[in-house]
Amino acid sequence: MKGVKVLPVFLLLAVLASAPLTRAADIIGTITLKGTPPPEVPYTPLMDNPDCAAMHKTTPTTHFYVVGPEGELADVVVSLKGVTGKSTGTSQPPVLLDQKGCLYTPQILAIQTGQKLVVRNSDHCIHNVHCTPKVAGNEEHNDAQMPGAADLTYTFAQPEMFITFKCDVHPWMFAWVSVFDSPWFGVSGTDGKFVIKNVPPVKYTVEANHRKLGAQTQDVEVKDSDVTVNFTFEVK
Ligand SMILES: [Cu+2]
Repeated sequence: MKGVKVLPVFLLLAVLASAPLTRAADIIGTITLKGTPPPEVPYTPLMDNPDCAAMHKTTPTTHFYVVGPEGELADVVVSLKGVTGKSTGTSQPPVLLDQKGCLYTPQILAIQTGQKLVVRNSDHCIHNVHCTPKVAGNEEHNDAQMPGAADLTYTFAQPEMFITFKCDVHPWMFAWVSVFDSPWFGVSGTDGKFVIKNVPPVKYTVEANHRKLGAQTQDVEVKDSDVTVNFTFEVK
């Protein structure tokens, strides 16, 4: 019967008409570095340690400025300033911080409050994982990790930028873990690009933070389509 077929269409239209325009959108962008960064520092002491040197053909260096041929800047942590209380960290998969060749990898990473950070020793020597958060509510940890030992798992309760992870056995080993109280952050890749996915439509201040070059902000309004926000950092 015709009437029976038509009715669901009207119902569907009614549902669509009453749905609010709340489609989440992505904030995307590219980070560019202008100018020539200072030279990276060779990890000379690493090569003086036979256990660590065995894992490198040439002396590795710091990676403070990871820059592509067109100035694409990696390792910039981009987030929504002041957005808190929105963490989905406890239901997200863990994030891995590995120790390989007597270096932390990656050296810049970001997680949510309550999200598990798994620290692994992939080396044949002992490491000592020592994190030193500054924000109250985030715990310091200082744990020896033998070769082949089980992964260590840490969580942080409070948002904090660039929590330092070091190794008390190998004083050149560092990583910096940023913690956010929401899922809306990203870290730029070697192509300089970042993406913050599924942001609800509202006005935000987007903050781009490079550990050596500091922070920049831009205000954006997210509606129902993706928003592009590019940042340019400069070394003088
Ligand atoms: Cu170590």
